[in-house]
Amino acid sequence: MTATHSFQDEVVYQIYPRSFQDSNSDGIGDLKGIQQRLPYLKKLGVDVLWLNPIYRSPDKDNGYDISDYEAIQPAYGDMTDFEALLNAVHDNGMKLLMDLVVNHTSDQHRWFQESKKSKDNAFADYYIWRDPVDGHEPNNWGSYFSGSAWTYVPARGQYYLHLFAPGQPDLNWENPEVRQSVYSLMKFWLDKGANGFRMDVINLISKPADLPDAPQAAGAEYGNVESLVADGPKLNDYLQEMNREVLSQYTDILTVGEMPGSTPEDATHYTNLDGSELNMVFQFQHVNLSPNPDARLGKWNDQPVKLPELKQAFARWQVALDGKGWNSLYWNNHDQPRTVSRFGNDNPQYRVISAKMLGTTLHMMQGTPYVYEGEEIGMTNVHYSTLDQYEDLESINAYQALVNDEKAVTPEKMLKYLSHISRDNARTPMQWDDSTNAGFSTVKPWFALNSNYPQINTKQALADQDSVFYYYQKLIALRHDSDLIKLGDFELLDPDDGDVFAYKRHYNGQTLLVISNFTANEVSRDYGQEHADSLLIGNYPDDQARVLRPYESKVYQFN
Ligand code: TEU
Ligand code: CA
Repeated sequence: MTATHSFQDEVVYQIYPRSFQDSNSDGIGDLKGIQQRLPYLKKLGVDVLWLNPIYRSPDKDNGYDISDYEAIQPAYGDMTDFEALLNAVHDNGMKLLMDLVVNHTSDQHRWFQESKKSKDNAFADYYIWRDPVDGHEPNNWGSYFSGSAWTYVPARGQYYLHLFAPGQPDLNWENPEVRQSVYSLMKFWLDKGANGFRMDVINLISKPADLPDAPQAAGAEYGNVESLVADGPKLNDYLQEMNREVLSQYTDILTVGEMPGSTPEDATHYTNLDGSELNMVFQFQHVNLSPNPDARLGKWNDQPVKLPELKQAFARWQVALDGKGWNSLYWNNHDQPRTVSRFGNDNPQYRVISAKMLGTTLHMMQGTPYVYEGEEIGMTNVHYSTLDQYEDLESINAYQALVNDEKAVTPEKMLKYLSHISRDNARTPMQWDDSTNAGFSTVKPWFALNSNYPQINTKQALADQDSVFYYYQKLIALRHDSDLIKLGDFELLDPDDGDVFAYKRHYNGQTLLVISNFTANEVSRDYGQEHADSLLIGNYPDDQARVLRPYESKVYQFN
């Protein structure tokens, strides 16, 4: 299989616009700020920029509640700024992905403002409305952001569905007018020259017809909806129609489907190499490991992930999609804690070496790697200690529901879980230098900086040849030049080894051997590395063959 699609050569850099670079001293990142930083991104060597939503939004979920899909959020700039940024991205030989959020809109969108007025207006069926059952919500569905997934509107005498916040009503994809409205807004951005979309929870858009009750954990107030709504009955039809009506009419468009709860088998239907649906899947198995034993608490846990489980999570997707579909490869994004704190070791003694180990482990796999802003300099979790430090509704709502309402966990434990796993860890402003506000802004940023920015910032990284930045630069360059890395198959070695993650890639008679020590202990392993033809990259200055020092990672090639 040769690299028949450009996305098989590319590396994506994810920008969380509000936290990337402020250019007009209002404490909020913006489009002009991104444009100012393009030379930095060019130096890193990334090919595609994915911007989290930049559309007009009341910001109840930091832009994932869109009130106008064809207008720029004023805090980020205007359409002129967008067009200038897009041109500058293209002039730098890069591509720009928009974030398509069409499972739901904002409740401030004009469609919803109309829909909620009555049962017979032009937008009445744009959303999912149901009559009360025995005076209550139509079923037991819980929202991803705590509470019920239903909210009652007296003007209609009905409830509307919102898998996320009440300010994020789910669109009714059964309605062909909804689908046509979505295809129209997609064309609006593609006609402007955007190079594709990351599609937010796109595998949740097809709900089961009769909206049955969801599995409900003992003691939980609501059911967990994901197993019912992920990869729903008409998802394939909708994605194939979207492809026919929009995507196939443009050339070299990159599409990535964010698919919580999806399986490798399903993903090969939605992401395939024949271009009939989406190009790649963004799945969650490796970041949803070690859920809390108390099912009511779900992701809220502070237990370290067991390495064999992490290895199996990656291997399952690598093997299942090889030759059939395409993976996104990521450790971090705006919904996940900082990987060096979660899977590596953010102790100053090990932060850099373990960040390089994690980067090596991920970037040598088959798929498109995603680098999340700050990951390339080893930014860490904040280690929050009090509830008032959080700004993300998911974290704040979860504390209220689990500690105060359901009394499922003590405040102390929940604060530890939040500190370990909250999305806020990833949303602190980018750390550019050691000046006031880290060079992100000349005024107090919208959200508190991580206090370690004087030690961890791009200025320091660019001045240090041994920084994570230059190591990521090498990883990205290696991928660009190697079909073995891009297209090789995947063979996990020693699945049960709890300290070392080792795997092989094979392509055209060549073999790549990737070995990563996930611990702070020195161990010894023999995978035949002494017979390799070359050491492609390693995070220690020398190579001691079978010896693996703390967080040591190295990549050998056998020609
Ligand atoms: O997130 C999808 C999703 O499944 C989230 O519930 C995410 O997994 C969770 O917050 C982490 O456990 C997407 C966006 O990436 C996220 O920022 C939005 O809040 C969400 O959809 C709703 O649009
Ligand atoms: Ca600004």
